Amino acid sequence: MATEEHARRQSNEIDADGDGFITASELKSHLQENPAVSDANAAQTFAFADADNDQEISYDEFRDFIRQGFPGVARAAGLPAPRPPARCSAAAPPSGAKHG
Ligand SMILES: [Ca+2]
Ligand SMILES: [Ca+2]
Repeated sequence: MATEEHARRQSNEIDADGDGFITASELKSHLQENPAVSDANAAQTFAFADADNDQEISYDEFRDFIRQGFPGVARAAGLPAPRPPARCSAAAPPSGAKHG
């Protein structure tokens, strides 16, 4: 899935030491490549993504974070929003539409 791959790539990019987890400082240094991002923005984004509050963002947490379409704080922070693949002609919403 495109989102899956996007999440993995982003996660690898932010995870500077490659241990599979994104720490607050890794996220912060990534976010603060954008000078508009304050410490508070970065901390908020981290807190939002770190669902279980263990002070690390696992790949699963990060993927869920991306799936939620990036809350405004992340967008303001300059994180690239997930995009549907260009080939996909039908612009389907990321969630909700389910064929049963
Ligand atoms: Ca790491
Ligand atoms: Ca966590």
